[in-house]
Amino acid sequence: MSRNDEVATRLEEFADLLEATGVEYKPTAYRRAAENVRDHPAPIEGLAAGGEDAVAEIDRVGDAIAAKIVEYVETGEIGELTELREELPVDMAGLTAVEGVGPNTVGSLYDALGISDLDELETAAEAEEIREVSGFGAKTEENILDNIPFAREARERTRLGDARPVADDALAYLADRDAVESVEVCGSIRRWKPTIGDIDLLVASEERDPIVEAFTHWEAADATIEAGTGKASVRADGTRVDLRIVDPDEFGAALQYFTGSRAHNVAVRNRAIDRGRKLNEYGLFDVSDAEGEAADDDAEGEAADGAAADGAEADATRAGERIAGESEDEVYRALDMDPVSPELREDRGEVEAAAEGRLPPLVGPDELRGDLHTHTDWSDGGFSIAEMAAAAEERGYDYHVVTDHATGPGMVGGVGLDESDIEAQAAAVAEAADEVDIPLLHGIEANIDAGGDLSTDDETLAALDLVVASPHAALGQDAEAATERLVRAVEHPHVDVLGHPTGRLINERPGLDPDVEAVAEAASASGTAIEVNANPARLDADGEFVRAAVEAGATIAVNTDAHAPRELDNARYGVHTARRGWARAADVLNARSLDGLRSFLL
Ligand code: DGT
Ligand code: CA
Ligand code: CA
Ligand code: ZN
Repeated sequence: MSRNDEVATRLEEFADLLEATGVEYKPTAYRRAAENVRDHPAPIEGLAAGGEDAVAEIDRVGDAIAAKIVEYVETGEIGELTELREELPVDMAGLTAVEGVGPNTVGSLYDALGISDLDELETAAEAEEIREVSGFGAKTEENILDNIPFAREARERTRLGDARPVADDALAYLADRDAVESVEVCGSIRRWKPTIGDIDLLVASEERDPIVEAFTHWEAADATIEAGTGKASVRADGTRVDLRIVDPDEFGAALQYFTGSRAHNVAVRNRAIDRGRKLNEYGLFDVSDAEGEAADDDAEGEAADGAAADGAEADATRAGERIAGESEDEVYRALDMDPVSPELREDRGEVEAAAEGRLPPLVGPDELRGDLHTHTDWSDGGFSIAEMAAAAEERGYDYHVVTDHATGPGMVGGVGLDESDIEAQAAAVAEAADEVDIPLLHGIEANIDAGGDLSTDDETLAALDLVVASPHAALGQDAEAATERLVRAVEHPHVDVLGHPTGRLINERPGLDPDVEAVAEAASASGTAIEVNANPARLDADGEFVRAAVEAGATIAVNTDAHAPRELDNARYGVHTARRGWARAADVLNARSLDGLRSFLL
């Protein structure tokens, strides 16, 4: 977490606590300030060193907030915040993770019932105590109860976008240690799952203790959970990070084993067994000679049962003739199959496909040639058209598409562009195009209303180069209505890309739950691309949706939905999500040249 993030988080906590104690307006001011501090390009500690006036140069940061920021940077705390925390000792983040529970609700429930965390909230809701509190009713109480499990899981799992930078930092740090021969992430983070339980790291080295020592002294390690021989765990940025150290000649086998998923590993291990081999974290071994021995063991009967209860673990030895283990590819190849990309390892047919040599060549992180969904300061982005275009050019893109929000359902505070704004923006895009050396396309992000219609008129849409249409409101509708809505939207003659189809926000709200096959079929038939929104809070469509789209022959678009230049870097999360859905470059609209893109848009 950068210092800017840290300060912003404190300001947001302050805003929540103010709101919970019934203060009006001020919370909004603090949240706006927090957002601008987080996005500010200069490190906050540098500005704070220049005093309150320097800090107040940040947009939306007034003198009072600037004073608190300076106080925090200098002393490590904000006096008023500390007081508020004592006044209202609640797990604000945990409680507000429940959909429908805001800081206001937290304040009321603490005052009335003394509720301070999720468990107490659940107990009170089950005892039907909440409905008795003024301002609450039976329906609200039921909603709270329904939404607690989602919130609880959200509290346990970290978003990929929060964990991946921590893992990258650990990788770079460990790669720099002399004793480290190789280092890789494994587990769910290597499979690019949208949320991860913990970060797993694997090091190949002849040494153990110096690496454990270095790991526990990693700058980001806030606490050591465990430090043993050849393994250690620390907490970094609120997430557990597990490190294992193995001998270099066993690195590939260990990487395969600890990448998982468990279901994939079972399928691969069974393939090994079928071939008279044994696969475990130490390597792939030929045990065909040992068959008689194994039978003898079985014959020994009851006594051995306890120890051998988990067959897979019972065989976790180095016995047998070693066939492979140094590299992962070699392990897969020795099992007569192609190596399987980590994103595919979910036991969804990848083992059979690899055995038959029909795994698709997955789209690569460097194959994107432009972004089809980006925002500017014409709507809720923070940067001009020219600034965003320049950032796209700098990334090496061949083209760039501007798609600000159109006005409509879900757009609050006058953020969206109406028809005349869109016309005016066309001229501005043409002008900005002179400032960069890549072509700029003018598009819009239109809103799909609850019934599947768009809120921008057809004539305006027809004049644009590209139309992204996304749901932003009515995200709680039932599956059937959601399916009809999205099918109708993809069938709209002017819609080119279905943006973040479910509207989910990972760990915050589940979003729509459409029949993905039906939407994929409709998208394929009508020549509309389905977006993988690469914003790590979204990753929407997810891997399963992408898989359905690819199987239906629909086109995918991997877009960042960037509101700032640095958010273009989120593209990698989108690419790996598309890979989880078995997408090839040929399936991805913005992996095509400008000509290829244009012919799709015709
Ligand atoms: P997560 O952390 O909950 O997002 O999911 P993973 O997949 O990272 O799971 P984790 O961290 O518990 O373990 C990493 C991988 O290591 C897992 O995918 C499979 C493998 N693994 C770990 N422990 C065991 C075990 O006791 N038995 C088996 N078969 N596999 C294991
Ligand atoms: Ca893990
Ligand atoms: Ca783990
Ligand atoms: Zn959107």
